[in-house]
Amino acid sequence: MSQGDHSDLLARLSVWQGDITTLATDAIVNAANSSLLGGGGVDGAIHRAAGPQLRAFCATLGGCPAGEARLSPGFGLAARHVIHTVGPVWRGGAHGEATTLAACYRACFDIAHAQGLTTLAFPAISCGIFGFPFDAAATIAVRESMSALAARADLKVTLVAYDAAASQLYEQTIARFA
Ligand code: AR6
Repeated sequence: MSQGDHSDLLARLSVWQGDITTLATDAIVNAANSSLLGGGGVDGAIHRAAGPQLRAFCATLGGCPAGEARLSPGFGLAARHVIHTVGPVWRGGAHGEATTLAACYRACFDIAHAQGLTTLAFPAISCGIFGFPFDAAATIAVRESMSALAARADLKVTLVAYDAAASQLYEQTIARFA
């Protein structure tokens, strides 16, 4: 890949700090659990902001295994769609957690591609209740985003950091890929 191509990818990858439920992207990604029926963390925030229609829709999906993703409308959200993915629970790192987390990002990008969704925002999947170490997860998030951006010239990706420390770590991780 030439230098010019690489800087184009970086121009389409951004870090934004705040509440993902406020973003008016084509889709926001939800860090769900395998029931898809809601929970705490970002999942709870997305369901509250979307309203009860989201849970009713998700109840028709029949759940989702870790490493896969499912699409729903955004209902009351500013985003048009939600891509629900189920990250791995961190169990020390020797149980395929990194592979499963990478599969989550790829599954979300595959759905976005199939549906023609071009602006996507991701929370730090698995980095809260599921306990995945943030620095390792950030490397996976940036690596998978860069390869999706390389595959699609119309794609734009926002990595959403909930606090300043996460934002700084994402920026540092992106700088390592630059
Ligand atoms: N906007 C952006 N990021 C957020 C928000 C928000 N509104 N709220 C939290 N985060 P978590 P997980 C960050 O725990 O680890 C649920 O109960 C948070 O700081 O939401 O994948 C599900 O139902 C962290 O960096 O998701 C599952 O059972 C990141 O989002 C389980 O939690 C992910 O934290 C999934 O756990």
